[in-house]
Amino acid sequence: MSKVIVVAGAGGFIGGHLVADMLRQGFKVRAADIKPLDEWYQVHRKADNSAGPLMGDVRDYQNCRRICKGADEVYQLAADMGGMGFIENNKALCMLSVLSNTHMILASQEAGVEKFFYASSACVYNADKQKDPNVTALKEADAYPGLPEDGYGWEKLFSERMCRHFREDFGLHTRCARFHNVYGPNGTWEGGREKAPAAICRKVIAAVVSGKHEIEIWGDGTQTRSFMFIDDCVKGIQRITHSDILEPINLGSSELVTINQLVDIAEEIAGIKLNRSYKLDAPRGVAGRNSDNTKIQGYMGWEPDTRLKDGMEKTYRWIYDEFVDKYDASTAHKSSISTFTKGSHPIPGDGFNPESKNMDTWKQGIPAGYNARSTPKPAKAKKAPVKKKAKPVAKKGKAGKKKGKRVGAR
Ligand code: GKE
Repeated sequence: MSKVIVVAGAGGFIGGHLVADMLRQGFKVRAADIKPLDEWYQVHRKADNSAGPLMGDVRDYQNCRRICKGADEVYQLAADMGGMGFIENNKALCMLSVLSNTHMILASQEAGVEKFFYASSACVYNADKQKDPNVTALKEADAYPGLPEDGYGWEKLFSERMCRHFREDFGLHTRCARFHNVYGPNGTWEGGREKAPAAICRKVIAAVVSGKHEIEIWGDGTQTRSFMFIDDCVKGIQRITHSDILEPINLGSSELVTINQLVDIAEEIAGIKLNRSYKLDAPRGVAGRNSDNTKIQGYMGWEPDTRLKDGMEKTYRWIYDEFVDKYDASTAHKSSISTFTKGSHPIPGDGFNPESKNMDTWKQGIPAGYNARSTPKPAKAKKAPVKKKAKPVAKKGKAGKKKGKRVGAR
C-alpha cells in the first residue's frame, strides 16, 4: 500500500515542489492551501487537492482533521509569509500562522501519523549574532537566548518548541528544519512577498526588457546571506523527516554572498551591467546571515550544495518567461520597483510602533539599532497607523488576482 502524504501549503513555492517529488516517488498525496487552485504555483492533478478558503485553510481545525485522517506523514509548510518586505510590515499576520501550526500538529497527533515535519526558519536566530555582514555562520544553539526576528521569528521559535513538546509529551515523531532563504523556479517573484534572489532576477529582467539599465537595491548592498536552491530544500526536508535528528536543524547553503554579489550573478546571467541605486530605508533585516552546516554534515554527511550561480541561472530563466508573458518593453519599468507595503499597515522605522516605543518590555524583544537608518523622526512617527482598526486575519473569499498574495508556503 502506498503511503499517504499530506502537504499543507502545497500551493506555495516549496509545497508545490515537495508535492511533485512525492508524486514522482509514487506516494498518494493530499495537498492543501488556502489559495484558490488557479493561484497555486504548481497544480498536480494526481494529488488530492484541497484548495481555497473553505477546504484548504489549515488555520481551520476541521480542515486539518479531514486532511490528516488516515495519513502516514504530514509536512506542515503553510504559513502567511514572504521576504523582508512582507515580514517586516505584517508581523501580526506572520504570528497568526501559529493557528495553522497548532491545528496541523494537533490533527496529526489525533490521526496518529507516523511522521510530522515542521518548516522553521533561520529567522529564529538571535539578532545580536547577525549584526555584522562578516557574520560567523549560525549554529543551532545560536537561537537562544531568544531574540528572533520580530513577529515572524517569534512565531517560528514558539512552534519549534511546540513540536518538541508534542514529541516529548505525546510521542509524536516531530522533526524541524530551519530553512535559510530558499529560492528557485515556481515561486513568488513580484507583488511584495518575493525574496532577494527572485526580486533581483525580476529587476534585472525589467532592465533587459525595458532597455533602462538601472537597478534599485534595498539597503546598501553589503548585507550578506546564503541562499538555498529548492531541489536541496526538498531533498533535505525528506531526509530530516526520516532521520533521528530530534533538534531543530539548519537546512541552508553555506555559500555566503553580499547582496551586491547576488546582483553581479544576475547581471552575468543576463549579460548586462546596470547602474545601481541603493534604497537605504527599505526593509533589510539582519546585516549578515549564514548557515553553519556542521550538524547536518555530522548527522547525514550531506548539506545543500547547489552552487548559487547554477540555481540562479535556472531561477532567472523561469522568471524571464513569466515576466515576458506579462510585461513588454513599454510596461516593464512598472516591475522595476518593489512594493513592500501593499496590503499591510507598515510600521515605519525600527520595527515597533510609536505607542510601544518607550516601553522597556517591548524594546527587549527588538535588537537595539535594528533598522536604525530608517527610524522616523518622532513627529512623523505619531502618524503611524496604529489607531486604525486592526484587520488581523487574511481576508477570506477576497483572493487577490496575483499569485503569492495570500497564505501559502515559504
Ligand atoms: N526582498 C527583497 N527585494 N530583498 C532585497 C531587495 C529586493 O528588491 N534588494 C535587496 N534586498 C535585500 C534585503 O534588504 C535583505 O537585506 C536581503 O536582500 C535579503 O532579503 P530577503 O530575501 O527578502 O529576506 P531575508 O534573507 O532577510 O529574510 C528571509 O529569511 C528567510 C530565512 O533565512 C525572510 O524573509 C524569511 O522569508 C525566511 O525565513
